[in-house]
Amino acid sequence: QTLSSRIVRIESLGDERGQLTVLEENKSIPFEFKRVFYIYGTIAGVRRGFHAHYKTRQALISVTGSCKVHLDNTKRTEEVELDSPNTILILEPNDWHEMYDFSPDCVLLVLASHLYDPEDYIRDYDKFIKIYSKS
Ligand code: T46
Repeated sequence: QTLSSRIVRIESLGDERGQLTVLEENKSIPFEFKRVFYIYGTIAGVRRGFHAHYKTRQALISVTGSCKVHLDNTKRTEEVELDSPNTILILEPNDWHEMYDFSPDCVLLVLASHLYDPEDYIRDYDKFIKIYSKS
């Protein structure tokens, strides 16, 4: 079974002045986003995330630098690298995720479908397996 999260590559609108990349809801981003946050200044060797969600869909873009994401849908795992402002990880709620190998200059931009709600996080791996292993 393949993961529901996936990498999409979008076009850069470059010209002689430089580059521009656009993200639009229900177009390059397949959902409406209510929240934007960014992760930066990550200390070398740090791994973060360690959760899945119930409903929040997210799009992760490393606008500068790079990082990797470990994905787990209870049946298989996958490692993806975000190393370009034109590479987007569409992260579905049912995939457990851990972000790692951040370059010192990494700015990881995240668009989220819902406002922040700590109740939407599944932080216990065994609970994650129980909830999602049947789907
Ligand atoms: C995810 C990955 C990709 C808020 O108060 N509001 C927010 O919108 C967010 C995202 C976080 N916070 C607080 C909660 C914690 O006290 O900021 C602190 C750090 O958040 P957290 O430990 O959840 O960060 P990560 O890197 O583990 O996970 C984040 C997102 O929370 C999560 O949804 O999927 O990035």
